[in-house]
Parts: sequence; structure tokens; C-alpha cells
Amino acid sequence: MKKLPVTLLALAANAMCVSGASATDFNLFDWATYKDGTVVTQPGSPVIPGLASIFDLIFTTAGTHTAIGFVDVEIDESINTFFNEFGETSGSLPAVQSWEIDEPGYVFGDIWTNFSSGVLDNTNAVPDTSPDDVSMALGWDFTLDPGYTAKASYFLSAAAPSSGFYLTHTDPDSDASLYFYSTLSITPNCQPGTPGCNPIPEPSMAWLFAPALAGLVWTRRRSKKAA
Ligand SMILES: [Ca+2]
Ligand SMILES: [Ca+2]
Ligand SMILES: [Ca+2]
Ligand SMILES: [Ca+2]
Repeated sequence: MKKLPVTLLALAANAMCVSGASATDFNLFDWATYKDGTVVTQPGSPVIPGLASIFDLIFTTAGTHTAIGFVDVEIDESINTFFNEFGETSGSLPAVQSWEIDEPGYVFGDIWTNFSSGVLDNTNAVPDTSPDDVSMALGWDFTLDPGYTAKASYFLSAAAPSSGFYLTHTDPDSDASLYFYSTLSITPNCQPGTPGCNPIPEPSMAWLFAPALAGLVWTRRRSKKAA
């Protein structure tokens, strides 16, 4: 899109204020997944469908695994640019999760390098004191027992999750925020209830994934309500 003259941008911003319009433009500029060393980049989407589940990563083989989701969203770019924004974290970080908030690598950020190598730095390089282009990543490092399937689900939502660890991306000029979070569910490959089928992971594992499972329950309840 051709850049609008500054005066037009100012008029647009004024119109937003006067009318009190609240339709925020969340543009998913870029996103990518990392799955045990394989990076898949995805085309952006001008509109994030439903601002909800954006992708799942499925693991079926026993052993250690790493799942990471990366997103670069721009909020109201045509009104106040994509580099007036900042990020924050909420909740306590489970031992099996990692995160990163940073400029996506066009200027100074190392998030793309870290994402591509499968190790996030658990650091926010775009805090409210230093706004810029916000991109975010969330990772899982876990071990899967034989006979189980793991699903790491990633969500972008205009509503904050009620529990668990999550990242917030805010445009202070638009007074709008977007929440990025992930859940990890572990389910048996056998049919629960059949002889010899243990429907829940080992006790140590159940403890390990408690925060994620709590998040999963919340997500299911929420989608039920919305349905
Ligand atoms: Ca913006
Ligand atoms: Ca970083
Ligand atoms: Ca960007
Ligand atoms: Ca961005």
C-alpha cells in the first residue's frame, strides 16, 4: 500500500478519536513454526481469523521435543505505524515453557535467530519504555512417553486468558492489546477406558503439564460458551 501523506494520517487519527471507533486493525504480518529443528514460515494474513487458535503442532514419537510459535502482528499500522508498540509478560513461567518478545530482526532484534535455533532468550527487548515493532515467540521443551500424542496449540486473542503464562502486545496510541498464549495437551494413543490404557500421563508428567492443562480446560470452556 502506498504511504499516506502525514496530514491524511493525522486526519484519520482525529476521526478515530472523535467517533470513538473501536475497530482495531490487528494485522498478522508474519508467523512461523519451529518443530524439532524444522522451521516453517507462513504468509501473513491481513485479518486474523476470529482472533483465536492460529496453529497446532502435533508430536507422536516418544522422546524429547521442542515446539515454538512465532508471530509478528502490527496494530493499527495505517493510523499510528507498526513501531509504536510494546510487549509484556503475565503469569509464572512453567519449567517446560520459554518465551521471547523482541523486534523481529529487521533492525536490532535477535528473536528470529533464536527462534530458528530453537532456543528463546526469555527476555523482553520491547518494553513500554522502549516501543518498537513487537514480535513474540512461545516455546515448549518436553519429553513424550511412548504411547502418547502431544499437541501444542497457539492462540492470538483480544481477550486475556484467565490463567497460565501469556504475552501481551499493546499499542498505547490505539489503547488496544493482543494476547499470545499456548497450551500443551498430552493424550494416550489408545482409547481411554479400554483394558491397559492409562488415560493420563505418569504422575511426574501430570505435574509438569498442570499449568498447560489448566489453560486447555479454560480454552475448551470458552469455546463452548462461544458456540
Ligand atoms: Ca501501531
Ligand atoms: Ca531477544
Ligand atoms: Ca513487523
Ligand atoms: Ca509487529
